[in-house]
Amino acid sequence: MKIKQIKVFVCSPGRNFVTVKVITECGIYGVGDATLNGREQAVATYLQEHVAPCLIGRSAHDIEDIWQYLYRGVYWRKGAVNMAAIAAIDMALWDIKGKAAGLPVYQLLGGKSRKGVTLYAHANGENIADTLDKAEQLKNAGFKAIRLQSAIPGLAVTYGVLGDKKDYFELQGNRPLPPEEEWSTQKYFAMVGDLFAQARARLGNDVELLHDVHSRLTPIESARLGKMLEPYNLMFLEDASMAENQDNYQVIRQHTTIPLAIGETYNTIWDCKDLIQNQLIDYIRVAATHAGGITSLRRIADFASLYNVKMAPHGAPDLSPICFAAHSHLNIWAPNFGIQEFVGLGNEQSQQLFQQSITVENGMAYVSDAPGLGVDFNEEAAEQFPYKRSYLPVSRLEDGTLWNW
Ligand code: EZ4
Ligand code: CO
Repeated sequence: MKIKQIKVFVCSPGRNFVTVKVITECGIYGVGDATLNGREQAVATYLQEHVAPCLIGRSAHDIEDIWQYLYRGVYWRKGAVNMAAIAAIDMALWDIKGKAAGLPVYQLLGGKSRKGVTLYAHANGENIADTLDKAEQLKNAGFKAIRLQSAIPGLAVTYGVLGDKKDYFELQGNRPLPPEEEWSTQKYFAMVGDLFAQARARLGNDVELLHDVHSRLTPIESARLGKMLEPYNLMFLEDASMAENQDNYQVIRQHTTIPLAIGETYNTIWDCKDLIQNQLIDYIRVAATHAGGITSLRRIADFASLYNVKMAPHGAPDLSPICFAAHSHLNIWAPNFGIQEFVGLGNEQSQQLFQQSITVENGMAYVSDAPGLGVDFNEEAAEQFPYKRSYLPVSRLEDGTLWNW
C-alpha cells in the first residue's frame, strides 16, 4: 500500500476549500480537508512543495509514523499552515485504512458509543425577534440545540449576522479584501441579556441554547456575561475571551458556573492542555482540519475525558464536508462527545464537488457504514470551481482600534 501520488485542489464552490487526495499504488485513495480560511494557497503550496514529495513511496498504513514525521520531523512544529497540511494527509490515510479494511473509520477508532450525533444549528438575526423566528423554525425542524446570535443595535455590521446575504457561503465566499466590522462591548451588553431572556420565554426550556462571543471580551467582562446569562441555562458560552494566556480562564471560572467552550483556532493539544487539565473549560472545540487530523483529535478527546471535558468540534462553513465526515466518525465513537456545530450540508455546487454519505434527520447526524470516511471528492467537477481570493472580516472598536476577530 505504497503512496503513489498526492494531489492538492483549491476550489471555490461558493467558498474556498483545500482538498487533498492521496493515491496508493494499489488504486485505493483517500481524501482530506486542509482548508485554512483566507490562507488557502499557503497550505496548498506547503503540501505540494514540502509534504507530498517526502511521502511518495511510503506505506499509507503508517498513519502514526507519518503524523510524527510531519510534526516532529520538520523541526518547525505546530502552526496553522503546518497543522492543516498534516490534518489533510492524516484524514486521507484514515480514509485509505478504512477502505483497505472494508470498515468505516469509526470502527477503527473503537466502534459506536451512540446512535447518532447531536447537532446544534445557527439562528442569526437582524434583531432579537428575527433571531428567535429563525430559532423557532430550527426547533420545529427537530434541532435540539441552537446557537443564537443577533445584530447589535448601533453597530453597522455584527459578527455572524447575514445582513442581505442568503447564507454563509455568500457571506464568506466573495470578499476579495478583508471587510471591516465594528465592536462595542457596551452596546453588546445592552442587547445580549434580552436575547436570552426572550429566547427562554419564547422557546421554552426543552431546547439547548448556545452563544458565540468570538473572543471579543476581556476575562472579567466574560465573567460578567457568564453571571448575566446563568439564569437562561446555556449549554455553553463559546470563545468568551482569548486564551493564548490560558490562565485568563481562571478569572472567568472564579465568577460564573456558565459552561465554557473554546478551541476552534487551536492547532495542537498544547494550546488547550492547561485549560483542560485545570478544568477551566467544559467543551473543547478543536477541528480535525486545524489541529492535525483524526490522530490529534483522538488524542485530545482521550486526554479531555480525564477531566470531564467534552468534545464539541468546530463546524463552520469553512470546514469542508470531508472534515464534517472526520468529525462525525470521531463523534460517534468518542465516549466524551458533547455536541457538533452544524451549518448545513453545503450548497448545490459544493454537493456536486463532495459526495457525502452522512444523513441528517431531526437535528441528528448519522454516519453510514461505507468503508473509510464515506465522503468522496469529484476531481472532474473541481475545474468548474476555481479558487477565488476571499477573506474573513477584521474587527475594530468604534475608535478604530483593531480588535479580536
Ligand atoms: O468565524 O469559521 O463557531 N464558528 C465560528 C466561525 C468562524 C469561522 C472562521 O473561519 O466562529 O464562523
Ligand atoms: Co466560533
